[in-house]
Amino acid sequence: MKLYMHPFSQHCRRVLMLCHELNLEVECIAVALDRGEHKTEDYMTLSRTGLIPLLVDGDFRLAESHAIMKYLSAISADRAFYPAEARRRAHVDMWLDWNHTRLNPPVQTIAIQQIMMKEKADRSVVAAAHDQAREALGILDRALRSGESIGGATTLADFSIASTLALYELIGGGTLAQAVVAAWFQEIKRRPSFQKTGPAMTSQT
Ligand SMILES: N[C@@H](CCC(=O)N[C@@H](CS)C(=O)NCC(=O)O)C(=O)O
Repeated sequence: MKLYMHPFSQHCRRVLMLCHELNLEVECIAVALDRGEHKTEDYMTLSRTGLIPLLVDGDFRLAESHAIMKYLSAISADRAFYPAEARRRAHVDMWLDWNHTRLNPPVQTIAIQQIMMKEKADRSVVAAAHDQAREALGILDRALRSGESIGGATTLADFSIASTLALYELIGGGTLAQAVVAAWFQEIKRRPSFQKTGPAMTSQT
């Protein structure tokens, strides 16, 4: 299998974390986003969405990080991270959707403003995105405090949310003010799958 990716991408990191956790071998192919490689005719033909990550498994191509994670879980014998039982699975899906719609968007906005726009970054956009991210983290904190962990045991939802938080930290989100989220994040950071992925990626599965 091949994964078209970029080492700074949180969407790619969550897929790579799962590959490590499941012991799945995947060949990483870096896509030079800064040179617009993802908008070339060749890549657009391959990916359809023009985004990374893109998984290629034989003649099967799949974009969207969460769809890829669900596919990898489905083809793996190990179902621990995406439980088959309806309610547990629905719960994982809920937190995946929540990350896609509530936490990840403001973090991505801050990243684009700071990394791509640099001195042209719009401070009011960045400030508003920080407010939204903090509000989302408050929601996550309450959920974790209630004793209802975000996916039951460690699941795809943990990898997805942790990958977003890793980017948030990298772009100066600062120390997480939400104690329970911070403790949960520390636990995830201890996993080899977290340590072997991300911007400082030293090995590719
Ligand atoms: N919802 C998609 C988002 C993927 C995404 O936004 N990827 C970014 C890199 S982190 C990208 O390809 N950006 C290029 C662009 O927007 O032109 C997923 O979960 O895979």
